[in-house]
Amino acid sequence: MTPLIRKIENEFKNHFTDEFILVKSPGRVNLIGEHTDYNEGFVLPAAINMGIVLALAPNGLDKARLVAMDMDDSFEIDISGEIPQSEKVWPNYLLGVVDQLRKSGYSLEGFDCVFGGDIPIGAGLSSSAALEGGVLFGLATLFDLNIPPVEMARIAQKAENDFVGVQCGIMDQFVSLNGRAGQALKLDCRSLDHEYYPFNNEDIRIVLCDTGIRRELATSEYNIRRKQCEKGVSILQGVDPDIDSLRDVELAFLFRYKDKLAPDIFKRCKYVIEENKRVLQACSDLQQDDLTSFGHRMYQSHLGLRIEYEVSCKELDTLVDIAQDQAGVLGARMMGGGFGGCTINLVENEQLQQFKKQIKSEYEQQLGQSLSVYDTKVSQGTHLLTESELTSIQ
Ligand code: GAF
Repeated sequence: MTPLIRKIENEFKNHFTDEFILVKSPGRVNLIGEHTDYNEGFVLPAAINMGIVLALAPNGLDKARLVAMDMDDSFEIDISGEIPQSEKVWPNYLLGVVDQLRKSGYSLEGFDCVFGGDIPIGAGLSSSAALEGGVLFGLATLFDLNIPPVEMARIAQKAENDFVGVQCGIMDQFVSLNGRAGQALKLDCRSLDHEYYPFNNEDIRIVLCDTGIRRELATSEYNIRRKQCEKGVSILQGVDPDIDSLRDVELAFLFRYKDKLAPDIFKRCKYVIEENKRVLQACSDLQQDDLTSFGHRMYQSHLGLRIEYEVSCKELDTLVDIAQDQAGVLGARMMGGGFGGCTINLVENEQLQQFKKQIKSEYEQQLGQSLSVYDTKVSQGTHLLTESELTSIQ
C-alpha cells in the first residue's frame, strides 16, 4: 500500500490540485455463505488489507474527471444532466455511483478522482465493490451527504446492478464498506441486520490461492443459478404461499416436495438451504473459538458448490483437494461466484511457508499452470486514510 498511496498522491497533484482527500476501500474474502446473498440468506465475509486507494476533490465544474492509474487511462464527462453509460468498462463503476446518488435524492457537484489498487482484478476479491464503495464514501465525505452505512451498501449495489449491469447480491458492497479489522461480518441479506464475530486468532492465517482463471461463463452461469433458485421458490410457493425465498424453506420440506422440482432445481435449492445453516453454525464456531469445526464447514461448503450448485471447476477442486491433504490446513473452499478466481484457506501460522511451497508445486505439477498465493489480513472497511496510516509511510 505505501508506494501505492504515494503514487496516487503524486498523480492527483500532477493532474489536478494539491488538496484532496484520500480514501482506502478494501476487497473482501467470504469465509462461508456462498450464493446465499441473492437468496435472502446469510453470509460471513470480511474486508481485507488488499484494496483500492482513491484521491478525490471537488472541481467546481459540472464534470467528473477520472483517472485510472493502473490502466494508465482517463475519462471526463459532464454530470449536470442524465449520465450515459460509458463504452469503456471501468468508468461505469464510478458513474453508476453518481447516477444512483442522484436517483436516491442526494445532490453533488463536479469532482476529480484518481484511483489505483493492489487487488487482482477478476480474482473474486471484489475489486469492483471496493471501487464503488470507495467513490461513494469519497463523494459522501466531499459533499457532506450523511448517508447511513446500510444505505451506502444499497446504493453501491444498485450502481452495479443498474449501471454496470451485473446482477450481484449485496454481500460484496456491504462488507467492503462496513468491514472491521479482526472481525468477520455476519449479514442477514434479507433484513440487512449485521453482527461482527472475532476473527483475529494470531495462529491462523487466511491464505488465498488464485487460479488465474477468469471466465466469461461466470456471469452467465451466475444469472442461471439465480433463475434456478427463483424457479424453485415459485414452485414451493405453490405448496406454501408464505415462502418468499429459500431462506424460508426447511430441508425436510424440500425433500417432501422433491418430486415437484426438476433434479437440477432440487440440487440448487438443497445447497442454498444447507449453506444458510452452515453460516449460522460457523458463527457459533467462532463464538466458541472452534476453528477446527469452522474449517470442516468450509470443506462441506465447497462440496456443495462443486456437486450440487455446480459452480466450481477443475482448478478450484484441485486446489481444495491439495489443501485438504496438507498439514496445518483447517479448511478450504472456492470463494465468490465460481468457475475460476480464488480458493480461501485457513492455515496454521507455523505451517504457512510449507503450505505455500507445497500447494504451488503440486498445482503446477498436476495442472501445468502457475499459482499466485496471497496471505491476507482481516481489515477495516472503507475509510479516510488516517494520519497514522499516512505518517507511517513518510
Ligand atoms: C459474487 C457476487 F457479487 C456476490 O453478490 C455473491 O453472490 C457471490 O458472487 C457468491 O456468493 O461475488
